[in-house]
Amino acid sequence: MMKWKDRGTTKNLQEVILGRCYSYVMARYPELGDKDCLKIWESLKHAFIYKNPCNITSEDYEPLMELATHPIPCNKSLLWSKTSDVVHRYTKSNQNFLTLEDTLLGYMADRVSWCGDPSDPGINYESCPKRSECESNPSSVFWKMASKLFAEAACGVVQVMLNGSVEAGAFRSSSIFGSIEIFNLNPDKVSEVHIWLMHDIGGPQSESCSGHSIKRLKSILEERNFKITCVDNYRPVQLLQCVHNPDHTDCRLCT
Ligand code: C8R
Repeated sequence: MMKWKDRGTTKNLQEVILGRCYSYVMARYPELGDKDCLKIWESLKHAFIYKNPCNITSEDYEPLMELATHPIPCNKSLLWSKTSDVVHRYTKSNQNFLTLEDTLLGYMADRVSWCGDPSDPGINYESCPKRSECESNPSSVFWKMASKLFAEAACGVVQVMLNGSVEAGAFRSSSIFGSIEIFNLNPDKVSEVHIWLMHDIGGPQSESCSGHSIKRLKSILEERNFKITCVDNYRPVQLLQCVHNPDHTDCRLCT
């Protein structure tokens, strides 16, 4: 087995993926009833098993993406960068919005790790390559491809939740959001992009809607013919952050 720097394949990967697939398809969205979870698991397995984990391509995932894809209603897509905690708490409490993790593909793969190895049994449970070790690893290729398809599918108004406490800037062109998603939104289907710029409760407000990186994001999106708005600390999301920080001054009623 090759040795890498990231954690290895999640134990009981098959059961985790199958269990999540069934619970998504049967309990959460029974209207997707025709999804074949066994086939979906097989196609994920075949994308990486026995392969060198630095040589994964989007073609490897094509059958999986094909089998797991389903429609996403207009005006519901919510993109994010560096806000994964609060954004997912938000979509749990507000059924009007869907992140990639609220689709079947993202739901199955969230916080799970997987990679292969040419030697038996074809799966490496000890370690997997980090992005810094090789770009074309199973998880990076998966998230890039899933994010591209998710952005392409968006229509109507698209929401974006960014983190104004990140020192390097809320909008980073090296992120998946900044390098893949914004360039795969379709101007013929998407009319507006609404940015919610959240800062961590108790954290620094390194950037607001008038900040440099947001200006860059706006100009990229405007050039692509989208209408842009930006709101600092969108209240419905901030209230959710405050649930975890009820005594903080930012969370008092009269601030
Ligand atoms: N997206 C990308 N990466 C995702 C993801 C997801 O939905 N879900 C998980 N768990 N990950 P970041 P970003 C993992 O730097 O790069 C989509 C991957 O390992 O905070 O801008 C989603 O639609 C990935 O390397 O954000 C969202 O809009 C890190 O988490 C953007 O792309 C990415 O974390 C977010 O990608």
